[in-house]
Amino acid sequence: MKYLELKNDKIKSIELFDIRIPLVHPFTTSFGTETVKTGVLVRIEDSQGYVGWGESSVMADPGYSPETTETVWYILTEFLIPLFKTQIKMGKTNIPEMLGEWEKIRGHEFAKAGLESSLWALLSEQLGVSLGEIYGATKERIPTGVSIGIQKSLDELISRIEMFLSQGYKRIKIKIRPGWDVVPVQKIREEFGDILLMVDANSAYSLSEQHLEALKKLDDYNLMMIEQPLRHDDILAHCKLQKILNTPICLDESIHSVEQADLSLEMGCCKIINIKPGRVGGYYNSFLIASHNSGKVWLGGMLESGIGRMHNIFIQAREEFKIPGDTSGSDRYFKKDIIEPPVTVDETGYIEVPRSPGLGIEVLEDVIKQHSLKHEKIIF
Ligand code: OSB
Ligand code: MG
Repeated sequence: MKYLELKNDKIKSIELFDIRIPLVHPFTTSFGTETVKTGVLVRIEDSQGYVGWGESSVMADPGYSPETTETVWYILTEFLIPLFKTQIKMGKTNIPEMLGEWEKIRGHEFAKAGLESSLWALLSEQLGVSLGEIYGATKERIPTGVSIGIQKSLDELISRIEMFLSQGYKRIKIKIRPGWDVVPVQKIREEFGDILLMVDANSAYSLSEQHLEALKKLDDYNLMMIEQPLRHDDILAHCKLQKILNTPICLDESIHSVEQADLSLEMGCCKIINIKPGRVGGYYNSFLIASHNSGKVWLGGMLESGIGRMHNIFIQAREEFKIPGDTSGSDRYFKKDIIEPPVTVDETGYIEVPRSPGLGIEVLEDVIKQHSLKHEKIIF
């Protein structure tokens, strides 16, 4: 990344929005069912009126990550924004340097990603360049896929996959859990042949004999990867499992830092990392993980609103991202997104990367306000 310094460090205000947007279809994983998209949006404005939007795409309960919308709000208002305010008062402009000092606040990666992403967006507006230019995007369009939750029946699963394939999505990920794994995968192979297929267990398995038997059977279906089969913080167990399976293991929940990503790949605990900027503390850390591990990373999703979705599109337009990600079109999640135009996937499974300045879209502030549970403005 070549632009690292805010051009104007006179910050006027930061606004936070706790958003709740109904999903068009419930999303069921091994840890629960989501019917509403949650998260905290960050709007930063400088003295010249330039505005940067960021998103912390965190869930309302700690089923996926220890963080929640409430902890993100608390850490932002009580610790991160006050620390950032002192950095601004001291005249700091270098974003990675500021991020380094945020390490005084341990963990809370989703909270950090919310504020951090607003700074990159602000910088792109101040410089009048695309956020893609800030993030080092080189691709004009990105290949992408869709993550399909656990369904009530096999028939429903098959018809959902049929629908997404007909819309152009080329890579299908299905959520699995014990009892919903080998049979759905076998059925998908029967129905759709050799499509790009992968599974995500969200930590629902252990190394017990029964679970191992199911995981070993999955090895026969030429899956692109098995995402986070085992306990959220048990990297060693994944090392043991990767030695048994031919299918690449991809880590999601286990990875919260650049160091954990590098370690897991280097030690052979996985072959692929799902980079979620929220989970690793932001887009700069996502860039570092990608640049250390080119070709072994892809960009995951947290049901982002249009704002986080645009950030995600720009970062995965970097060349290190060679595997299609979980960034689907806006209509896969929402009746109306909070950006205009919404994100669309073409009939060949690609999303165009905008080139106009900033996020490349218009942010619909009144739609955001309609969907906000809480709103707070912090004056600098
Ligand atoms: O495990 O990748 C996951 C969504 C919420 C929480 C965890 C996960 C997911 C997804 C959806 O798989 C990806 C998306 O479409 O945004
Ligand atoms: Mg996952």
